[in-house]
Amino acid sequence: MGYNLADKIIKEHLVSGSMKPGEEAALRIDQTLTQDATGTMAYLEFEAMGLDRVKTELSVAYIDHNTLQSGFENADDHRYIQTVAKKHGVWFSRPGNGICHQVHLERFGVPGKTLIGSDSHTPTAGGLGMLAFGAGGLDVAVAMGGGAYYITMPRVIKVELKGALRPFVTAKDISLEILRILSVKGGVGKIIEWGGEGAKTLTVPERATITNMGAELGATSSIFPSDEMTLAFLKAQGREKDFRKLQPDADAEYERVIEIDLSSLEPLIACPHMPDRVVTVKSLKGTKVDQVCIGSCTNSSLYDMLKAAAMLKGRQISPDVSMSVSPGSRQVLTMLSDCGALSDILSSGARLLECACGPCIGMGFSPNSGGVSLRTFNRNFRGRSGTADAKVYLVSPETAVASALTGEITDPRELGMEKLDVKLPAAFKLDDSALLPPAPADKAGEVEVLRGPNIKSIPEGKALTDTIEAGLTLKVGDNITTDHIMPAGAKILPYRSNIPKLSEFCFAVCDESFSKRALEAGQSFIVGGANYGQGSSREHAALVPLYLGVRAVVAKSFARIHQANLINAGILPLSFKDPEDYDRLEQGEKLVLSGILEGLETGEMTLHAKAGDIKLLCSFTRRQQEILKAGGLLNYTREGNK
Ligand code: MIC
Ligand code: SF4
Repeated sequence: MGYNLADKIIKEHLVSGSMKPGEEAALRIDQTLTQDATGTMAYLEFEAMGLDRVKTELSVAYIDHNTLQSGFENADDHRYIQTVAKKHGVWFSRPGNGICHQVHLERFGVPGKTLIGSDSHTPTAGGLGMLAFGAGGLDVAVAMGGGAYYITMPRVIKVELKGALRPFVTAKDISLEILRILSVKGGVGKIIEWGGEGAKTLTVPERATITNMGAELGATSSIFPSDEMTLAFLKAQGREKDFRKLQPDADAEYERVIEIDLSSLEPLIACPHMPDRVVTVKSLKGTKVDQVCIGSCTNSSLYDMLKAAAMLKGRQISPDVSMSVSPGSRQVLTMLSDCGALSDILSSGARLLECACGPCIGMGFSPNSGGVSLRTFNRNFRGRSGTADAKVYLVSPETAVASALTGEITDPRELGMEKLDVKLPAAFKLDDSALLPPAPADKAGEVEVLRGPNIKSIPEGKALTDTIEAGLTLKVGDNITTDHIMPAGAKILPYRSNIPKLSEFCFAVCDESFSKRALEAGQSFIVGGANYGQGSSREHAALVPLYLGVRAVVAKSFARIHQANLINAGILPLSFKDPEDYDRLEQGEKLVLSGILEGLETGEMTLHAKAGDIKLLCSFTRRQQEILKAGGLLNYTREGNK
């Protein structure tokens, strides 16, 4: 039996462990990336582990999330990241240079290499045939230090694309179609491998839109083959030498094959407040729109922007719509400006925002009260836009523009426009002046790391005891995202390097009094439903509960990155043996978890509750057991382990 694409790259990078699905594999990591909202923690952890120079082939620190500097906090954090990166051998991408995933695709991604990043959309690089994973900051810190990245070997699903997209139907609609088929839980424990004749028709930026939104499926990663399209993109970026052809073997086997006929797709839209609530755009025809945003790491390539500009040229957006455009990188913005397309965008009445995450993470441009916002982004979780009662829909740039022009949700095919004639350039404009190289190793000692007062220490994990007695301070339902656990937005993000302050906002979306209650309780349990911790990779969703004294989370099931972050923080992620036991637990009751140390090995523990004994399951690898016993990965690494 031949190898699929993902397994080929895994095989080349396997340090130890097994490639059997469900078992643990340790992978050598070639490249890492961080962004600023998770980066401060990752570098604090790197320093706390006593590591010196990075040992990867390439590590990059991007500033793209916290670019709204309404106080000293973000600016201080940028300075910290810039200096710590310079000292330890990490490239620095200056604020304004662009969104990490877009810039990484343009300037650094290499087919066949491995990449981990402290951001859940790191698999965007799979559009270039790279095997990329989103991870917590601690895992990235370990990889920067030369340590392996541990994954539970996923099963691989093949998506076989047939035919070609029709005009005004886009890569975003393919992303939404797979979300409709698989749901936000459907990718958990899987790698999604894209292929087929239809895949050959998609350019790298289109492929990247698709691999980007694999994160919304909960997938471990997503990947496309590396072929002529990949070569054309790398050539246009002046990086032909990075090309390597990569295809799955003809007789490769997959857990499941899903066929999508591109020629039968139509424009799709995800409704509030989950990316998998997908319907056709035409079924919502006529819904009034208040705001439209084009950008984010999903749809901010030059290709996307040129299409939007072509549709806006010579037209005016509706006076009732407020529209923003944020190009994904400085390369995209300068090229838009040079060819005149930027004027077409601005003359239409749209506003230009900087090349950063911006509204996607609630960093400005929040919608009006109860507003309907159409966004080309990847997440529409409740409250994420910064307006609690806004209704956020996810769409393609084409649907976004069509709706901005008419003021209501509009299928772009109904505008009667001619097919867009937009092609990628044969050569992109190359200017890497906003990418600052690290200091050479022999000069690293001279670099002073600058820390502002916003940078506080990391909470310490506690070594595991055999019994934990604590109250159930919070019970929540299914599909709790890390945006619920640790919200983002312009008011909260500046405290990403200040855990005590950040903790005041923990779970505020669900229960404003949780933070105070947990802190007063000293130690506590949380109970959740299915797919607990989906969404962002932010390890703050584990570090803050750790600070607040949470010792274990009991849920029906967990999302991959968050589960790893809980273990790294020394918090036990446990699941119900019988999911119906979820109903027998009541917020506020006292619980006793016993037989913990033995249970780590046997995979079973008992929770003594008011309603009786409840069996809990866990399946930790030997390494995870040791990490939990030590009270987290930081302690474990300090004890000399890797
Ligand atoms: C997101 O899209 O939610 C973020 C902000 O990029 C996060 C990282 C973070 O919370 O800092 C992610 O996707 O991992
Ligand atoms: Fe930034 Fe949004 Fe992409 Fe997250 S999803 S990296 S916030 S653009």
